[in-house]
Amino acid sequence: MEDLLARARQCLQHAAHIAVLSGAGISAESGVPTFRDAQTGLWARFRPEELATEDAFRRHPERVWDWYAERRASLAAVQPNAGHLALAEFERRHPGRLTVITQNVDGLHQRAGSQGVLALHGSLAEDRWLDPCALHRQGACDVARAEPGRPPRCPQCGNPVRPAVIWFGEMLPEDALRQAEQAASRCDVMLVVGTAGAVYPAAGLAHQARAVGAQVIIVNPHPSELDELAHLRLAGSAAQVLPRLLDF
Ligand code: BV8
Repeated sequence: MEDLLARARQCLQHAAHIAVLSGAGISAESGVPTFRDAQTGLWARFRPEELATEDAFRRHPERVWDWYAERRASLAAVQPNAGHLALAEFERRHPGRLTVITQNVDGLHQRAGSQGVLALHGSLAEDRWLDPCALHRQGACDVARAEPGRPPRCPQCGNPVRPAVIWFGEMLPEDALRQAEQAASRCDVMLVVGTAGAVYPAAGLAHQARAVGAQVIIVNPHPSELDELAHLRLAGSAAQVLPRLLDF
């Protein structure tokens, strides 16, 4: 690992632009279950894709709402870990050199101090209306004033509140995806941290970086679907590896 770390650090030292693509694994050492693990306990019965969809929410609003409420509650107790902090501190030492693109909805990169985080899949901390509100222009009726419930609903038209995350089958936020594609196509190194690389179009950013000649470095204790793209694979955890990789 030492030799790989040294080679990876050398790659980064020569990189003018670094793009980071992070997934649930970077938050694992903060105590946030990774997306698949999130199925332990109460949720062992459902595949994530059966919960994180609009259809699942319409069919089983309480079950899906409760799943997100439980994930939100667990977030209240967690902190960014050494991996998130190493990225934020690197940005402070090297302004404008590193762009964080994350699939995570936990807000931990932002809380660690990373600026300009491209959150491809939205935020677990925010809500929005499920449908254009019948009695109000979208956005004119504040979800904070919704009637409490599982899910909360508009007191006037019954429109349910939903978490402001991107569900499977939903388009990603245009601006964030465009900026992420720009970062992937101009980077000299893409650092892929803590993702199984199974969800698109996010995982496609690693292919894009490779296609433009960037060095691809993976940090993950286990194999991932992006491994064949990697020039270097550091088989370790984010909180262990990133502080040693970015300490320049
Ligand atoms: C889209 C927010 C256009 C919600 C998430 C059929 C119909 C429709 C779409 C599709 C289809 N077939 C394929 C698709 C595309 C689909 C997709 O990719 N599906 C997959 C399942 C095949 N994508 C979409 O639907 C996207 N939208 O394509 O729109 C469209 C529209 C209509 C029709 C066609 C196309 C939207 C995808 C966004 C879904 N929302 N999150 C929520 O959080 O509830 S995805 C969610 O799952 C996460 O955000 C993340 O992206 C993903 C989980 O992946 P990972 O982050 O990698 O986490 P995972 O647990 O899997 O792995 C953890 C990794 O960490 C592991 O490798 C592990 O080894 C590692 N690890 C563990 N510990 C550590 C560690 N690493 C480092 N350190 C450690 N300590």
